[in-house]
Parts: sequence; structure tokens; C-alpha cells
Amino acid sequence: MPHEQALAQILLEQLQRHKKGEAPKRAAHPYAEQDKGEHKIMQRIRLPFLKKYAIQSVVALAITAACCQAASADPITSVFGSSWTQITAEDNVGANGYVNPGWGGQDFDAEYLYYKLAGNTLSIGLQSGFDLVDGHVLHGRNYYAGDLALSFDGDDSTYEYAFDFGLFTKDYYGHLVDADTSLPDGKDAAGLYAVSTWNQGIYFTVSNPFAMDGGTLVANANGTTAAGADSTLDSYWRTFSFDITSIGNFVALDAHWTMSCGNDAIDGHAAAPIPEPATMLLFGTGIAGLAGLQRRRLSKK
Ligand SMILES: [Ca+2]
Ligand SMILES: [Ca+2]
Ligand SMILES: [Ca+2]
Ligand SMILES: [Ca+2]
Repeated sequence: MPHEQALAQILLEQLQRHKKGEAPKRAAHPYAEQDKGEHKIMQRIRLPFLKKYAIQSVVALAITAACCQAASADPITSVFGSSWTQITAEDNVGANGYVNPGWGGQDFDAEYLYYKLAGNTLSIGLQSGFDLVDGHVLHGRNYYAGDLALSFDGDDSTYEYAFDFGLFTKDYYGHLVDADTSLPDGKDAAGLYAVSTWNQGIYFTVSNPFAMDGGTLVANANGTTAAGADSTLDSYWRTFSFDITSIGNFVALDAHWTMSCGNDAIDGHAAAPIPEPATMLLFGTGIAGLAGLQRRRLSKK
């Protein structure tokens, strides 16, 4: 478990500091820093016991690290079958639960992004070790899933849209995050929003953007929005669909997702232009129609 890894690391660091006669130090990353329950445990542990426990923890850490790497999961094929196109595979948990740029192991690992387009309905799928069903993970404090940041204009330096899962959201500093200023309850209706302001209040700011602070609903989530978990892979998934008619300039699909600590982030890019079956069909019908007309004209001569 990542929890034990972090605890083992804290114990070791504090033991080493004690040996050098240094004062106890607050840990550097949010996962450990904010784990106040663990700090309380630390204060109660006497040092002879601490040393013994640290050694045991190092052994547990080595075993856990191996488990984490082995658990480096596969796509959930029962959900993301052949009709989906994978656009990102980022299923990496490194030593000590490092998921880049932060820590926390599988619970914070953003893993895969998928899309499929049928007519004007765009579907996007996200797989993560982070709980995408409940929308939050508890490790001493609560961490929340962000919105899926989207760009359709081919320039991913700015995300003009967000798909909101309809989940309760707080930023790293505990502020409620939502687009609806008239009802600041940390929740918005699920759907596609044109974003006016992104919340940037996460610990690892390199993982921004996180979630909408302001935006306008432009397309409702259609009926296929769904979420679930695969206990074998220790992964969660979420899929959703919306109509792309309201998006004027659809050059490419760029997607980005993170959580309120920013421990891990995932980015996806589907090369432009995304084939649009409905448009291609119309275009094809038009060509066939013209060819037919030409044949009839020729036969009359
Ligand atoms: Ca993983
Ligand atoms: Ca990852
Ligand atoms: Ca853009
Ligand atoms: Ca929201």
C-alpha cells in the first residue's frame, strides 16, 4: 500500500534526523505533509520502537514497491474494446509510489485516455487508479478528481472547454470549486462547458489546469455517461459522450486531467482532423449523386 510506503519514508527520515540531533522535519510533498493522522502517530512512538518499526517498514516498502510495479495495469478491455481509440498510455508507478510529478502510488495514477466519434457524438474515456466513481481519495485528507480539460482548436496551450463529471470538487487548499456562482456547493451538472476560468489551486502546479471556477454549459452529457471499477486491476474508469455540433472549430482533440494535489496528470492528443463519419457519409453521397447525374446526362446524348 502507498500509505505504508509514505509512512516508512517518514519514519526513516525522522530517525536519521534524530541520529544527527536535528529537529523533526515536515515532509516535502503534499501526500505526506498533510497526512496529519500519521504525524500524530509519529509523536506517540518512542525511539527504540521507532528504529525497529523503521526496519520492518523498509522490508514492507521493498515488497510494496515490487507489487506496485507488477500492478502496473492494463487497459480495462471489458470497457475500452475495439470501438475505442487509445490516445494515451501513462500507467506508471515508480519507486516509492512516485507517479510524476508527485507521490501516492496507484491511488493517484492517471493511466489511459480513449476516444471514439460516431456521427456528431464524441465519447471520451478515462482510466485511473484514482477513484473516479466517488470522485475523491482519502489519504489523511481528501483529494478530488478534476474536470477533463478539452481543446478542439489544435492549440493545447489553452483549454477552452471542460467536461464536468458532476462530482463534488475542492481544490488542494480546501476551497469549493464550481462554475455556478449562484449556488457555490462544489458541484455542477455533468456536461461540456465553455470555460472562462480554471482553478489553479493544486500542489503540483505543473499539472494544471485542474477544474472549472467559471464556465457555461454548452452541451449536456448524453445518456451513455458511466463509471465503474475493475478490482483486479485496481483501476477505475469513466466514459462520457456529448454532441460536438456546438463546437465551431474542431481541428483536433486535446485532453488533460489531474486531481486536486496534481500528483499525476494525463494528456492526450488525437491528430487533426478526427474523421467524422457523418460528414464523410454526406460527402460520399454527394459524389455518388453527382456521378449519377453525369451518367444520366451522358446517356441522353
Ligand atoms: Ca497503474
Ligand atoms: Ca500515470
Ligand atoms: Ca486550445
Ligand atoms: Ca465542477
